Amino acid sequence: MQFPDDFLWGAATSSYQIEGAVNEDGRGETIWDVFCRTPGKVANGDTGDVACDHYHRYKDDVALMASLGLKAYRFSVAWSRIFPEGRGRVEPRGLDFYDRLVDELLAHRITPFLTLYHWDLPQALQDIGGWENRDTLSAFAAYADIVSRKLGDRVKHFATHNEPFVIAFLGNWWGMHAPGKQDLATALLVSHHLMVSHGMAIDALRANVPDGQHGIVLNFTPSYPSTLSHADRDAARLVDGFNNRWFINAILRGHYPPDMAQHFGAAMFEMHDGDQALMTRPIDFLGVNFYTRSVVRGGSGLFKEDYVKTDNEYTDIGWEVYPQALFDLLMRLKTEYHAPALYITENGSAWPDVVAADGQIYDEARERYLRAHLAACWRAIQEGVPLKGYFQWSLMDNFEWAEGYNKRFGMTYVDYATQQRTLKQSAHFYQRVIAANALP
Ligand code: IFM
Repeated sequence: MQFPDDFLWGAATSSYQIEGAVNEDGRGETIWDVFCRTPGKVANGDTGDVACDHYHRYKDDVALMASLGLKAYRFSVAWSRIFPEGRGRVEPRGLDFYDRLVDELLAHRITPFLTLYHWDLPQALQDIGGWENRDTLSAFAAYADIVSRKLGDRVKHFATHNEPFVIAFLGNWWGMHAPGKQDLATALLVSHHLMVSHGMAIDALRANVPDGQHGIVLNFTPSYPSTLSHADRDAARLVDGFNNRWFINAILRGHYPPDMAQHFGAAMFEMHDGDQALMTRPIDFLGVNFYTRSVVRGGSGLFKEDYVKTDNEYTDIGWEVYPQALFDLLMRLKTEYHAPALYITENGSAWPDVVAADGQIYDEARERYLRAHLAACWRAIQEGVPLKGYFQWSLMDNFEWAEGYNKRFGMTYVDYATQQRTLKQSAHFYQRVIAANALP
């Protein structure tokens, strides 16, 4: 299975999950710093205070990427390193860190893919209402402006938000992510404000980096009915509207799915003049994060707990392994949505990795998962899907949000006591795939 010559093989991370150094170089507090300190919110009381210490070890980490043969690296910028209070005063030391990181990547011929917002909102903005307050939207546009002015001569791929679904609904409806609210109307308003702010940021990116590729990263969980009964299919359609259609329809079609708007009823927000034009700003690429699917039956609500368990394999975080759903999703994005260039911006799996007596990590399950999902990508490309690259989640084990350090998604094992990095067996496999530009 040979991949196109210019296919971009990459790995992804995010700022709060790997950087640590939370009190350095003037970084401001974020909603995740606060959430982690709130008792009962994160497993074992873990925090991102140290994480993978990437802030200090970025040179070694880039060397590790180079040793894998990676062609691209997807990372996010910590907004509060640039604007400690979220807006106003700029902290040059924060900008300098990303400046050095980008130079280091380019020196190793690794293409930087920069995400502006991967969930670490400056706490100062949360204090004025966070994503519920429209002032945060203009602060985000100003942040996009500064970052792209500083790095846009070298960074040519920018994504605005990572997984607005998770930001809006896990953070504001289900309460398991920062800021930990549990209110549907708040979550819906936040979801809309994320879309509008995306458009505002796209304008800044286009103005500053006209030769760049600008887009957004959405997570998709394709939903399948448990049986072909009407009740199961209706339930699957509803869950699909929530998990998949909500944001993609907003961006590519300019309106939220009417069936979902009806479902949410009185909790829905009002659109302002100009919102629709902003949320439908043309994008050059769509980032696709895919991990699993949902199987749904009649009477299921929108909550994960309602999904049906199958006989397939499940990962350590409880997600079904079902690579066919990735193929189906890519085909759907091509045929139903006429999507622009696509990148798999995240795909990966968590397993209870152990270090063997010989010091190696034999993560066969992760290698199997990777192989099957790459095969799905290859098949989609054969069918004409404009898939341009694949970023594995993640370059290394890291802070898995509410799960703390319990769940390991890395292709590199991180010993958190010593910060030693060890490539897992699946990383060696990925190295061979990249070298051959093909699935062996
Ligand atoms: O670790 C997260 C990442 O931050 C966003 N997408 C899903 C990953 C695994 O849960």
